[in-house]
Amino acid sequence: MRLCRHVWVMAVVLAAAAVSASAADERGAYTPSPENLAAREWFQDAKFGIFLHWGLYSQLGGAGNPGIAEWIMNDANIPAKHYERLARFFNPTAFDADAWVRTFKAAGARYVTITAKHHEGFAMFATRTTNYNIADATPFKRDPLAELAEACRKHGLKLFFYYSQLDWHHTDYFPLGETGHGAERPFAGEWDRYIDYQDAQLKELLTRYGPVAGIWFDGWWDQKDTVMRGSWRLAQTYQLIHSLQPAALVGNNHHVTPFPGEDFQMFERDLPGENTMGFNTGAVSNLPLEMAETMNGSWGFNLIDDQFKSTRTLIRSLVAAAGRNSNFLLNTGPLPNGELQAENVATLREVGEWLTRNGESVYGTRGGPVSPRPWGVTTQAGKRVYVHVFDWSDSQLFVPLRAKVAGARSLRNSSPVAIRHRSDGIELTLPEPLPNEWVRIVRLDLAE
Ligand code: FHN
Repeated sequence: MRLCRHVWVMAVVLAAAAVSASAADERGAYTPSPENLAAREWFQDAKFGIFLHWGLYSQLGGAGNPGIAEWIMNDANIPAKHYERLARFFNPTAFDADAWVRTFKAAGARYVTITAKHHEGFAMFATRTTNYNIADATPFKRDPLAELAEACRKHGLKLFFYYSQLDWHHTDYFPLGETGHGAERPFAGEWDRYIDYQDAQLKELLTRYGPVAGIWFDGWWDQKDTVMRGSWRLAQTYQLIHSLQPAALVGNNHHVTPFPGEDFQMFERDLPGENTMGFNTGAVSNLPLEMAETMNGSWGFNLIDDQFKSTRTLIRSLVAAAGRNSNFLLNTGPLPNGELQAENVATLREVGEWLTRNGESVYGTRGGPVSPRPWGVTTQAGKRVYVHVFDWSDSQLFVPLRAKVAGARSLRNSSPVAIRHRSDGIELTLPEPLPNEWVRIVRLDLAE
């Protein structure tokens, strides 16, 4: 025990030296390329994506614990050598990338973000950097990311790869951060060798799967309050990504204000600027924004978590995000056999139906001229402003919009909406809400 502690202290001291040498990493200058700036515009226009958490953990389905799925290795303290056994029988033969993408497209999604590697450390793609990957270590032997990339190309959706910087399996992820201590890995490892491994995997992802819309990093926070905090070589890794694919957008779910080299900022289960989760403490930046949300309480598949959010709730979150100039990334955790959860497919169908009717108030818009209000939000595309009303029981609604409005119509059926200009804004006479109308939308055409 004493020896362990001594080794730990030595490791920390050595790591601290590394930190001071590399602390500047996260402050490096960055000028996005023209391709990257164009991709940011595309991203903001796209507004809606599907998030997929799929890995070895999917087979355990949270093992009877609601809210646990992709964290099961950590939460159940499963040693890495035992966890590896999950690969031996991971055989998702019902996986059909084309069917997945058709479902996502019908839902109105414009892009997909899938876990290439989650904290468990297992590569869900055919990497040459380790045998601990789906093509080499499982009876499945296929590369689902290659199949998904192909299907996305075919159906016109863009593909992002989620990549966990935190790794509970790799022995060079050392010193450990705040999690993964039950994995029983050797008490030694070379941090820089781990980062080389990570960068080699990223290089594969950016050279063998066609155009990649972006890399969605996660796990930085594992070393947030440790001496390894500044040792991720972020600037170098981001530069690698941008040199391989200049348009690829880099985002990092570190929950702090973005670092140079990042192209968008994400918020986990919170609207930008809110912090109900307790960890969304970073200031909202000027970068494109994205809110990620679960359909129940879990990211990966959970066997007993039936707390599915209603389509109404999810649509309102999507609209509330759009009104805050943010994309909405809606998660589903596929089953271990490769199918999508039926409950989620049903919800996605309804989301798609809503977006088919109301998409013009979301796609291609930016946060509107009136900041979010207790009654709802506004979005804007050119000379059109969309007033999204969630909860308002009076017929008159005052909107503090100081602009000349040429006309107002209900998006539901294009019927005119009465409008009165006041010195401090406009007053709308709202159409009566319809049963099951989740958002009442009024389209305002601004005068030239
Ligand atoms: O720990 C992960 C979690 O499993 C999941 O991937 C979410 C998605 O935003 N992010 C992390 C927590 O910040």
